[in-house]
Amino acid sequence: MSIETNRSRVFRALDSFAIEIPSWGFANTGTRFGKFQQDAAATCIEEKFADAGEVHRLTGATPTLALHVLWDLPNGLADVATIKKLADETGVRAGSINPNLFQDQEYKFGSIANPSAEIRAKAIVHLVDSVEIGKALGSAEVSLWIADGSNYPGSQSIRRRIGWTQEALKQTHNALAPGQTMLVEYKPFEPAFYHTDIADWGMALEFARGAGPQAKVLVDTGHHYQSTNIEQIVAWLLELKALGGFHFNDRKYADDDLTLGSIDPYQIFRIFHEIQYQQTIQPDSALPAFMIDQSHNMKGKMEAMVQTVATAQELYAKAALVDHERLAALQDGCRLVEAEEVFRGAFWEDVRPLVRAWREEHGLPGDPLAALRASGYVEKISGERKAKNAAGLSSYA
Ligand code: RM4
Ligand code: MN
Ligand code: MN
Repeated sequence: MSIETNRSRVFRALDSFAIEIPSWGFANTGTRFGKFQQDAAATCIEEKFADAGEVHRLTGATPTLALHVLWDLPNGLADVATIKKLADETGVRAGSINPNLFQDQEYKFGSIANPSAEIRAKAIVHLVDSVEIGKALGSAEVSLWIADGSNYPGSQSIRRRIGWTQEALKQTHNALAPGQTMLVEYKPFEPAFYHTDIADWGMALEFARGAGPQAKVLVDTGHHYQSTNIEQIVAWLLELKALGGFHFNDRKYADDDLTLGSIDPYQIFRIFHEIQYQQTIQPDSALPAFMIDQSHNMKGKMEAMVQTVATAQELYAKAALVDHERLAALQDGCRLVEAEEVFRGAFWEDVRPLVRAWREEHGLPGDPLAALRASGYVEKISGERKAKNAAGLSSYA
């Protein structure tokens, strides 16, 4: 592969690579044992947008901000005007709308799969409200993570809860406008530790299919058991045209929400490879909605976000170096080691100079982390927000 070819491969990949950042990634978060306060953490939606705007200014790759309805639009549709204004001011659009069905007291025994018809109805109202918020903001995805499940065998009916979940997802799908996509996220455990109603990609896919054509599956790196072959799940969902979104993070043990690529960058490379292979065999297929879903409890919020975006770009660029035609020929010939070396070789290329060149060509700082440091932004917001952050840690985000 010539350096020129590498350059155009990387540039083409990065041109279409946009990654959404989550509003909650800028707020104080913690563990189930406590929340940690940072002077620079965002304390309100205005500050979350300001931070997102800064990340986008530095990286040019994060045009949208995911919003959590309960945390960011506590008054529902009434808050849409504020969000629109902030989007205009910061140049960052509202991204996926994330309903919150896991925090209210009523949801102790579940939301859309709660045995109480009244509570299920309340949860559906929130889902439909979230769809309406998405319409009002012109946002493309409504992203559902349903925390429902149970802690003890026999304490809940797995079977009846399937029907309740499906019904709620159908009703939510019915409310969608033509341009909206409903993403169904799965997770095997936590907060429930015996069974979770949407525990894996099979269940998510079945629910999405049952809900309707605008429902797709959302894969989150941290939502699998140890050693699950996530890229194979991604390949299957791509084959079935059912991969709607991807939440990026890394983990050592469970849903650790650590920085992307900090533990296993090769896994992210393998996932990106499947996604780019899809682009090669079907160039008109839409990319899944990429989002960072991390919780920066110890690292500075801004630094962690910029570091993550840069890492995502580097790994995406590496995956772009795989020569699919050559790889297919070697695979067909069962030339195992050569095939593996084409694949692995791309991973080991140092693409950082090319990613830097791409940034510079777009008028962006070549090293966004260094640019963040030099800008003094974190010091500035630390000064402005210190007192507010010290005053209290009210909600999770
Ligand atoms: C969940 C899941 C969701 C995210 C929440 C905060 O584990 O990953 O996508 O919205 O955490
Ligand atoms: Mn997630
Ligand atoms: Mn998660």
